[in-house]
Amino acid sequence: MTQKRLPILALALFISAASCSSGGGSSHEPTEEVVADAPAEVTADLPDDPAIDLSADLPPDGSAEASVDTSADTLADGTSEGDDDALADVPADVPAEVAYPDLNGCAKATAQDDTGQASVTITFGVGGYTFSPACLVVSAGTKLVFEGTFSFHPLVGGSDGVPDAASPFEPMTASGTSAEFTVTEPGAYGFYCQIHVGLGMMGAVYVE
Ligand SMILES: [Cu+2]
Repeated sequence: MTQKRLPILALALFISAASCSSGGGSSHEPTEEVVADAPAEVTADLPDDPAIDLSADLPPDGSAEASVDTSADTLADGTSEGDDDALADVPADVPAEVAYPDLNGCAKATAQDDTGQASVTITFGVGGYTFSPACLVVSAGTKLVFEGTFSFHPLVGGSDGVPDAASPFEPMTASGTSAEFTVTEPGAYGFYCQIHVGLGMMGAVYVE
């Protein structure tokens, strides 16, 4: 009961103080009337109003402790687990987090090794519906030059006939006879001919 009355007293004091300060500039009579009326109404309404009790209890008990606990737990769990995994994986796998999946009939292990070259040319549509080489490994920053007739063999970045908007070979090249791409981000990047992908006209470049 004393805990509930304290905020009420504080409220009453606050209201009376506010009315005193606001009405203090004028005469004495209005100030005394306001002070006499306000406490009576406030004390009559407050005990029956549950909103007052809730708002008084929540800030110290609920919101403050809850916010501190959850943020502390999340940070502790997330950072520790993430660091453990990263530390465990990096020494084991030299290429770190880069994935080199099989793509478009290519595998990195059997792809042509063109690492260390400043520029590599991929010829397409000569003697069949093929890229040559179709599967290759290059170093990051190597310039890839596609040479052929793009209007006959539109070049698309993606795998298995599905374009990948994030591919360095996108958007599609459908005109001209030469196009250059420089991939600086290690990874696996598939490409294919939009028209003849069903005939196996596709390939992949693995960038180290
Ligand atoms: Cu084609």
